Amino acid sequence: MQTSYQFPENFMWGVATSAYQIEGAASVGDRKPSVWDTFSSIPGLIEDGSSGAVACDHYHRYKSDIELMAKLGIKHYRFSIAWPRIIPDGRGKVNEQGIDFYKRLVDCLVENGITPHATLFHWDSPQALEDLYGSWRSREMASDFADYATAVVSRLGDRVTNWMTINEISQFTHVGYAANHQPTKAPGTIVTSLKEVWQTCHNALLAHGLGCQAIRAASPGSCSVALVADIGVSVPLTESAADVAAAQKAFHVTWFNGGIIFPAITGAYSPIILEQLGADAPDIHSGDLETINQPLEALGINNYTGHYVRAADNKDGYEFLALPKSYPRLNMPWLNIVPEGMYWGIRNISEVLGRKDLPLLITENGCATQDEVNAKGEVMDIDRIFYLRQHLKAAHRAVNEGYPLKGYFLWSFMDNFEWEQGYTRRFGITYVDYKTQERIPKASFNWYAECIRQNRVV
Ligand code: GCO
Repeated sequence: MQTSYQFPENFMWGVATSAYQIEGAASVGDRKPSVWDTFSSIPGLIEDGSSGAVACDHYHRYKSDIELMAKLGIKHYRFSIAWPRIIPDGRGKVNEQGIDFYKRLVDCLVENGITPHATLFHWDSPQALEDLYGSWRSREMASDFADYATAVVSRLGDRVTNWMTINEISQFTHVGYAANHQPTKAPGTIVTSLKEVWQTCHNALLAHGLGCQAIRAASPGSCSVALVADIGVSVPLTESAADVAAAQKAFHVTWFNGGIIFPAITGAYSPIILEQLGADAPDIHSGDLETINQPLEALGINNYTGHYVRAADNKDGYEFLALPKSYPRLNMPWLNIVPEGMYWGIRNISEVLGRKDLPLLITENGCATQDEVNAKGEVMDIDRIFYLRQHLKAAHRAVNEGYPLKGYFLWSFMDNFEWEQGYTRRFGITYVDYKTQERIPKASFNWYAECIRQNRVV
C-alpha cells in the first residue's frame, strides 16, 4: 500500500560521522598530529577549550557503536579516514597500524550488514604538511593527497567500493584561510589576500581531481567516487517563475558554488564568479580544469539551511533576503530552519548545472539542539525530530518530482566534537555522556529507525 512520503525501495538510509570528531585515540597506533590537534591546542580557539584527543573514543568503541547502528536499521554508514593515521608524516611511509584500524572497522560494518562509505579527507590533514609547505596553500597538497588516496584504496579497496574524496572544500579554504581574519576551520593560517584564499580552494579542487584518478587506478574492482560539497542553497521566496529564475541565477554566487561545484561538475568556474573576482581569481594552469572535472558516480550534498531569494529589478536580477529577528533557528548561529533548501539544493544542481543525470546523495543533514537527559534517563529531542521530518519531506518532494536523489546520511550518528564549538553543540541522534562515554539513543534515534523501517517519513 502506497503511504504518504514513501521512498523508493532501494533508497539508501544512513548516518554520517568524521574521524577527528569521534575517534579520539589521537596518539594511538602511531598516529601523528593533524592540523586540528594543533588548532585545538591554541588557547581560545575552541569554545570549551577541548579537542578531539578523546572525543567519543570510537577508535576503541567502534564495535558497540556499529552494533547500535545495526539496531537503528541503517544499511549505509559514512565515516572518514584520518590521513595522519595512514601516512603520519603526510607523505612517504604508510603506517600499517592505521590501515589495520580501518580494516577492523570496515569488517565490523560488513558483519553487521552495513555498507561502508569512506570519505578520504574530512579536514584533519597532517600537521607535517602544514609545516612543510603550508597545507592547501601549495599545489603539492594535491599530489600528496592523491598518493594518500592510493595508499588507502590499494589496501582497503577489496572491502570498500564507495569512496568520497573531500568533505566541504569551502570550509577548510574560504572559511579557514579567510584573508586577514582569525580562522575558525583550518590550520590557523592567516593569508593576506583574497587571491591566496581562492588559490587554496583551487588546490583543494585539484586534490579532488587527482584523488579521483588515484582511487580508480588503485581500486581492485569497479567503485563509486563522489565529491561532498556544502553547497549554498538559494531558495525562491515564492515559487513564482520570476522568483525561481532569480534563485537559480543566484545559485552561482550562493556561498562558493560558482568556484567549487561549478568547476568540479561542469569543468568551468562560473563566469559570474570570475567576473566578480577579477584579479583575485585563482591562477589556473593549463589542464587544471580537466583534472578537476572528473566523472563521478554521485555528488554528495551537505544540506543544513538555505538563503531566501526573490526577483529584483536590479543589475543582478535577484535579491538575497535578510531573515527577521524572530525567524526560527536551532542551536547554531547559522542553523536557520529552511527545509525547502533540501528540495531546491537538489533541483538547482540538476537544473542550473544541467546534470539531471548525476545521482545525488544527501551526505549530511541534521541539527544541533539543546539536548538534556531527563529524570527517566531519556533525551526527548522533539525539536530535532521536527527539523528532520521537515527536511525529509522536502527530500521526498525532490524524489517524487524525478530528481536523482538516491540516499540520505543523517548528521550525525552520535554527538561529537563540533570543531571550534568543541562539545558545546550536540548534533547526534545518540547522546554521548563524555564523562562516562555512555551512549543514549535519543527520541530522534527511535523516530529515524521507524522512518527506515517503513521506508518513509513518519
Ligand atoms: C560540516 C562538517 C561536519 C559538521 C556538521 C555540523 O558540514 O561542517 O561536515 O563535520 O560537524 O556539518 O556543523
